Amino acid sequence: MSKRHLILILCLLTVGISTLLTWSRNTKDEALNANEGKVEYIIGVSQANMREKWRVALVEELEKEIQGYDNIRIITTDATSSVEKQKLDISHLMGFGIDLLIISPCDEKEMTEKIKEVYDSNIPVIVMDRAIEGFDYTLYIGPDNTVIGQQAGNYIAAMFDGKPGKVLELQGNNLPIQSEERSIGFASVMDAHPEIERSVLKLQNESKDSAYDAVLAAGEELKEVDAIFAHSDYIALGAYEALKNRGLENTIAIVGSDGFKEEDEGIDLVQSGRIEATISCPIGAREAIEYAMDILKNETGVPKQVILRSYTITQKNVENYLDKMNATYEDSGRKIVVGYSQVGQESQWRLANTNSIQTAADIFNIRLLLEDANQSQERQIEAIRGFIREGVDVIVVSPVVETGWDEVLREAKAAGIPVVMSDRNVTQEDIEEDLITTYIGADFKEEGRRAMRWIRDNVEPDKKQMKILQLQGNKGASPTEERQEGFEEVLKECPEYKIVYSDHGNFTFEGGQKIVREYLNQYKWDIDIIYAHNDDMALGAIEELKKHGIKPGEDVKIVSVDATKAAFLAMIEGELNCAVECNPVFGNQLMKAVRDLVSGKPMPFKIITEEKIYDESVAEDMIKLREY
Ligand code: GYE
Repeated sequence: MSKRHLILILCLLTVGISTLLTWSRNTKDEALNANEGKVEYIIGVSQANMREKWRVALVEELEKEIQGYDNIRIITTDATSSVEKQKLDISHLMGFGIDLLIISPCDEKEMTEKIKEVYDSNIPVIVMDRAIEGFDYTLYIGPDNTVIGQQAGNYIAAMFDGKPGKVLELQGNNLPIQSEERSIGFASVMDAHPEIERSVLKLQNESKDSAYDAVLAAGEELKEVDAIFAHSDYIALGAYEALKNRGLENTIAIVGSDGFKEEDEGIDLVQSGRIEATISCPIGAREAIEYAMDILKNETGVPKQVILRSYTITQKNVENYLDKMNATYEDSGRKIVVGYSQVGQESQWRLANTNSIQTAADIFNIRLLLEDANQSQERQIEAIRGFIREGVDVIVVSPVVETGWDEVLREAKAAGIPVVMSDRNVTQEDIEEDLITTYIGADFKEEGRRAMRWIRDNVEPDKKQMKILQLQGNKGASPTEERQEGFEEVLKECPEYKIVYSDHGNFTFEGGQKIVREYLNQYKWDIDIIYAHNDDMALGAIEELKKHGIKPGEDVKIVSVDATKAAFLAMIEGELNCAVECNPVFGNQLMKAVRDLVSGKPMPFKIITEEKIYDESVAEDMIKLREY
């Protein structure tokens, strides 16, 4: 019998045995009845393999988490790294009648279609660890591997402290997406430090041995190397042992990533002084089960993505890190006090957002000190200082613009008051300085992409170049910058369209009116499409166009962001053509995050809200379902 046949038979045997082991019960009813009827929900867990440490840890932690819930059971399948088997496993789980699927995909691209099939069959899907393409899933929970690379870069740059040096980056190959993103993040920091020379060594795979062999063979060039960034702690261990073999273990600092706790894993390597630091790659099992319960109970405002926070674990802070991760969470029982600095009342979206936050504070029995800044950063900064003096438990800010917050955020940090960014965000530098605890809001770039994709797919060019007028939000506000960036990312592939005029309307009705009026004062109307960063500016533009006998929605196509009820009414009137959703109703998720924060739970890096896109064709049906 040929080797190939033998391998095929072994694979089939593995598939058969693992499938049999998994299907100990034939029907969902038997599984439910086997638990004295307490079980309400069956959650299927499709794991790519049970070989990689991270994946084994995910299943173990999921099983540990559900011990706290007597109304759910999980059924786990092991795809043994085979895409075909993972598809089969999912079909079996669907046939079993699971209520929700948690999946860590073998391959993001190959599994996208199968996951969409489950999602379209109205079985909620939580994708973990590796984000699939598109948005055909309920919730994604995982780390940001680019940030992991940035954190490693920042640690090494701080170690060099401006002095010249050389760093060797050891890249694994098995996990192309993660490794590629970690490298992109690491390179982005190294590029900002020209004094540090970076060289990259691609390994055969993620194993310790491949790192050992590669570093051992590195020979003379190792002599100039001052630090190594290893894309996993296995690679870090292999590098350490090779350096030790060459007597260089005390001259070259190693930074790893993943941060598991077992012997010879990241934490152990840091505690034993074998590596300088490791960047944790969080698992998210607790978040997965908590959100699974929200989804199964049809809670509103469940986010679309939860990006988990990675920690830089060093020989200095490793014990604190472990205390934080092992801390038991107890609800303080006392009334939490939140200071909220809100942008203002500039738009329908803002009013809905404020209302959602106030309502949620009542539901969660949280005392909310809400300050409205009327779009003034100075007033927001004053409000934050007032919250610090008040000694609130948590400060929440919707920053009118991205920059200018570092000083007051440092004051809050010094006062030991965590700060959550809501709706809008601050600069990358403030985030990297750990001045904020978490961000909850939308993916503004994706909103911009969706707006231009809709134009590309629905506004047929009837001339050489279609002229776009852009109504921008506040200059320097994250939604303004990112909605434009996302829009232009798609626009650059569509040469038949061009933005010929942009101006800032500050998200207000009057702002939209003013821009159209000023354009008409300067030029004869020749605009084919208006792209408005929010509905209020779009509605102001519509008002002004009509005054000049120009038919909005017909003579000029209009695409807006927010998707408030007013936008749906304008679409029903045929005056607006498309509304990209930006969901303001996330008060419950915000207050849940605040409660978790105060109870000591590690917070996600980002919580991204769920949003869709609507056009005239669905406006009539959808308006009655709109929450805001
Ligand atoms: O689009 C607009 C509001 O920050 C996402 O601000 C929010 C934006 C929203 O005024 O209507």
